[in-house]
Amino acid sequence: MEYEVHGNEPVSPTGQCLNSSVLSMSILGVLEFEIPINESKILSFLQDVFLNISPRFSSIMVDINGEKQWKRVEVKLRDHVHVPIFPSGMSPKSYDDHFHDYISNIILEQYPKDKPLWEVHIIKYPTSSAAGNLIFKLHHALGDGYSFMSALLSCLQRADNPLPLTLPSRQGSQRGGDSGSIFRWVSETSASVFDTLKDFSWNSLFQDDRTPIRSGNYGVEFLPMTVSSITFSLDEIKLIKTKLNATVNDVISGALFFATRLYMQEKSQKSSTASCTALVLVNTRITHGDYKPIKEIIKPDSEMPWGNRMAFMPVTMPKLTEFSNPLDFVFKAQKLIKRKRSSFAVYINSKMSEIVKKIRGYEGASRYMHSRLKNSSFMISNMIGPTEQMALADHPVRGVYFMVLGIPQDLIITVVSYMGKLRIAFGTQKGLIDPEKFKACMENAFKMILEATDNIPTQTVADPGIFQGRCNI
Ligand SMILES: *[C@@H]1O[C@H](CO)[C@@H](O)[C@H](O)[C@H]1NC(C)=O
Ligand SMILES: *[C@@H]1O[C@H](CO)[C@@H](O)[C@H](O)[C@H]1NC(C)=O
Ligand SMILES: *[C@@H]1O[C@H](CO)[C@@H](O)[C@H](O)[C@H]1NC(C)=O
Ligand SMILES: CC(=O)N[C@H]1CO[C@H](CO)[C@@H](O)[C@@H]1O
Repeated sequence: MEYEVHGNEPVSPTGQCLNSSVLSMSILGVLEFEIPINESKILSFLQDVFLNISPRFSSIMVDINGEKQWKRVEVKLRDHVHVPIFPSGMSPKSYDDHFHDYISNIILEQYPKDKPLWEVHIIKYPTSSAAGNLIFKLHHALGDGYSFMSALLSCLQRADNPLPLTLPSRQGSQRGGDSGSIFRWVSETSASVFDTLKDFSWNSLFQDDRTPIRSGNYGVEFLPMTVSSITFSLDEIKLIKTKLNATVNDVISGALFFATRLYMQEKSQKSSTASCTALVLVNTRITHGDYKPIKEIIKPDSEMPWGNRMAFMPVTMPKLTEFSNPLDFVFKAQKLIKRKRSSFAVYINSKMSEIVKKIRGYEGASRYMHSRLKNSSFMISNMIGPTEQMALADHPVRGVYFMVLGIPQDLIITVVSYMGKLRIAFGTQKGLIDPEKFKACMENAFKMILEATDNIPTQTVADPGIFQGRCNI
């Protein structure tokens, strides 16, 4: 039975672009529990807490005279919660395989047309990293990562005591508050027209080469994807950052660029000079990276509103041949990001979408966004998470990661910090990218950067063969 509450709410422009006939993006979030799952506790949490976070979780998108609106409907939990049955009595390693196959399957599944756009999957079997896993699949039109993370922080408790979680913020951290700037790519001040124009010209004229990480085919978002992840210690990253006088973000980006180039070179020597662009998803809210309590976010006049406030920032990935020292990747990332920071490219790109939308409607804006994503090689999306251990309905959370779905790219990278660790997840096209090899390249890239940091300040010019054959698993 459908019913109206206070009349319908219009779907935001970005929300409309994120769900059209050309683009339908979702976010997949995984919470790894320390203890076995008590299903009834999770169900009570979903009913009493989750559904109350935002009216969007109990609304469907309807088309009224060509404008999309959110219409309230009654939610039956059992339509949204899935509890798969795997064979019993298997080893955690076998359950890992079941779990990964299950994720690959739900990624490709469509939402039922007449139900709110979210699903929860309760995986009760112990995998090698958790006693149980909880998977959220949320349509991107409902909100962005910032909205969902704020919701998570506001409605979960600390695992060690009943206090609410501390909201991570730039101000909260020591040393001038750099940790928040992991995700602070853009500043609102000082624009450089030159940079902006430069970004634009290549952005609209060129597309990346076909490489071992980019097939360039149409419809890759409908092909099976594998989700895998690795964990790094935030302390080690901070060690590098301090020695290099860079930000955590510079170190992560540098390592990711380096790893991606190593992987490409291992797969095909000639791809080492290929042009490669990463699109970095950025939060366009006024205060980047800081979280506000959910009560403030859902207020109608909120400065940090619920919904989709994001844009893609293009970053050209450096080539292996440009450098002889792994640290140069970090320095280059730092330079690129600094340049971007002083330009309004991101701001203008989001405006650009608005303009396109006016000319060709939401479908046109969606097509533009789809084309931009498809022309580049991969996407990086990062989130800052809590430093304290959180618990959901008395289930302490050991680890957390997420993935962005529905992107027309063969490689999607996400980064989230939690409890002094950094979790990097890779969404890789099955059959095109070897996730184990990619992870090995990431580990090696990071190790080489860490080792090179030890040699500071005596930097030596390394042998040009240094980057060869470093991703053996
Ligand atoms: C699950 O939690 C409920 C309380 O919500 C409790 O009554 C029940 O005993 C728990 N089940 C197990 C197996 O621990
Ligand atoms: C993507 O690349 C194609 C081919 O080079 C180009 O025609 C198109 O305009 C590009 N799209 C965007 C949004 O840059
Ligand atoms: C570190 O970087 C900051 C900002 O780029 C700069 O102002 C400062 O002088 C640098 N410190 C050193 C020791 O290089
Ligand atoms: C989940 C989803 O894709 N929902 C809708 C998005 O928009 C298209 C076209 O406008 C609809 O057909 C879908 O039902």
